[in-house]
Formats: sequence, structure tokens, C-alpha cells
Amino acid sequence: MDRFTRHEKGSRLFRRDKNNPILRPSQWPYPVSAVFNPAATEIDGETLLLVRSEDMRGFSHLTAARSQDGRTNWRIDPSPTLESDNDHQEERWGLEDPRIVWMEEQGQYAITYVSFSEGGPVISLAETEDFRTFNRRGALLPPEDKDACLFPRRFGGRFALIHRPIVRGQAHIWISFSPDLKHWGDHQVLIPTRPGWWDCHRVGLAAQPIETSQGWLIFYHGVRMTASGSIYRVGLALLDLEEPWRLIRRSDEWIFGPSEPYERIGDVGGVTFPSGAVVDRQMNQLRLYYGAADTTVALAVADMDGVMDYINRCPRPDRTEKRDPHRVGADEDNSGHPACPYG
Ligand code: BMA
Repeated sequence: MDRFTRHEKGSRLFRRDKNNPILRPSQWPYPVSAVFNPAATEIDGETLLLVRSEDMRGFSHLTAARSQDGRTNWRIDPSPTLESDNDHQEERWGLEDPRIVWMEEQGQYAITYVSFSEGGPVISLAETEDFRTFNRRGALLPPEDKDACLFPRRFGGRFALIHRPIVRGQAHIWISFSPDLKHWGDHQVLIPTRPGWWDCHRVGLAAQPIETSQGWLIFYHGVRMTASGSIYRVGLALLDLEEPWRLIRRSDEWIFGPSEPYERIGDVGGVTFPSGAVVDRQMNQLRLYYGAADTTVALAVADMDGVMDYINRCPRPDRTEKRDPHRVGADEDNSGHPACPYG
């Protein structure tokens, strides 16, 4: 398949829901200015979104919304579901952009979210069985860090975390390991930015890693800064099933990006920011939930077979594999390209 045919296929993988945006601030049972960047999971046979809600002080908290079909008739918690806790200084300026994964061993959900501390954004972990009571485990790594999610199981006895620290101004996706979800090490770059490309300035994990027989399916956001602001688009990658620190495939093209008015116009226009997905095994479909223009929640649906066929036709990123992941310098990242010429 040539690259134009592949691009054509990639850009048609997802269909937007006809009711988009599926959640808006006006639907909230209490005053909020924006609802966006939701985590997604299934519980009690329903879809649950944990939505970032921004209040009129500019601080965010998380609100659960439940629906039987994952598309309509959302029941929204009457008050914030998880908000800043005075005993956790790192949460001082709010909670943002959660991801959820069901932890097989613990028999509970792990929520990784951004706590906005005075020292910058950090990743915090909370556990829950029901999204009504939560056990906070605090911040995992130093600032500046965002866009994190655990894998649902251990690899060689260790938990693995995908996250996006900013190191010397560079915003690559990293993976780190821990025996106990507290002490983290063996940090390495997993998916670097690509200077010159659509994802040259920042990349970050989108939805939680999705397990397939062929590997972990990873959606990520890629950012290019332009004269009129940043464009947040979505790319695809595949990680090895048993060794998820190995990147097997990566899309050259973005497969989803802002085009509709509700994605182009809002608090931050030009942003499509997926942060949760649900796989409907019966329908063999994937529902991707995303923040649109930092203002509303929207939904796009793809056939799993189409997504897997597409990612398997994407290049193997051997350029990145050959290089030392720790050799990430100020003027060159480990993609082998010089620094991004834009912005
Ligand atoms: C990122 C995050 C997201 C936000 C995006 C676009 O840095 O803070 O929460 O949606 O910028 O503004």
C-alpha cells in the first residue's frame, strides 16, 4: 500500500458520533465552564466517563458520567466525584486529564491523573472499586509530568507506566517500571516527538493502552505549534505484547484531527484530545472519547479490524530502536532528526 492510500485509509478509520459533542457544560448539574478530556471504562455493564470539569476559578476536578450504550442518556454525578484534597498539597490547583485501567491483580480500577501542584503538573494515582470512594496513593514522579496510564498487569514482575515528562524542554512519551507502584525506575523514551512532522513539538499518551492479540494498541496526541496556536492531532502505535517497551509500529500520518466546528472553536481551538477508549467486543468496535477544543466531550467510533489492519501496515520504527533512549539532547531527539524547525 502506498503512503497516499494508507493516509486515505487512516483518515477514514473513525466516524464521529452524530450527537457530538456528547457532553457539554450546559448539561452539568452544577456550574462549570468546560467539560473535556475524559477517561473511559466499563463498570456494571455500563460505560463510565471520568470527565475533567473546569470551574469558574479555572481549577479542574473530575466528574463521573454513566451511560448504558456509551453514547446517549448520560447520568452525571450531582457534585464533583473526585476533587482536590487539602491533605494532598500536590493537588492544590486541581485535577486534570485522567486515564483509567482495570488492574487484574488488585481487582480494582487505577486512575492516573494530573495533579496541578505549585511546582508544576505531576501524575497522581488513585484506586477505586466503584468510582464513589477512592484510595489516593499520591504523586508518582517529580514534575513536570502528564498523560500517564498504567498497564493492567505486570511484566516480568514489574508494573509499567506510560507517561510524558518534560525533560530539557522536550516532550516525548516515556515508559517506567516499578515493583510496588511506588518506586519507579528504568525510565526510557518510548515514542519520541518527530522534528518536522505533525507531532514535532509534543507527544503524549491518549487513551489507556488497549490489549490486542497483536500487541498493545496506543493512541497518542501529537502537537505542532503554529503561528495561530497548537494543533492537537492523534496518531497510532503498537507495542510488543509481552515487552511493551518495544515499539513495533507507528503511524506516519495522524489518523484524527480537528475539523468540525466544535473541535476548531472553543476555549482552546484546534484540539482533539482523546483520553479514554472502550472496546465493544460484541460489535468489534472501538469507541474513542475525546476532549474537543478544551470545551466539550466528543465520541468517534472505529471498527477494530480496520484499526488493526491499518496499524499493521504502518512502518516499523527501526530508527528509534537503534538509538540509545537516554541520549536525548537539546538539539536532537532519538528519532535521528534535527530539532523541529517550527514554533
Ligand atoms: C495539554 C493539556 C490538556 C489540554 C491541551 C490543549 O497541555 O493541558 O489538558 O487539553 O494541552 O490545551
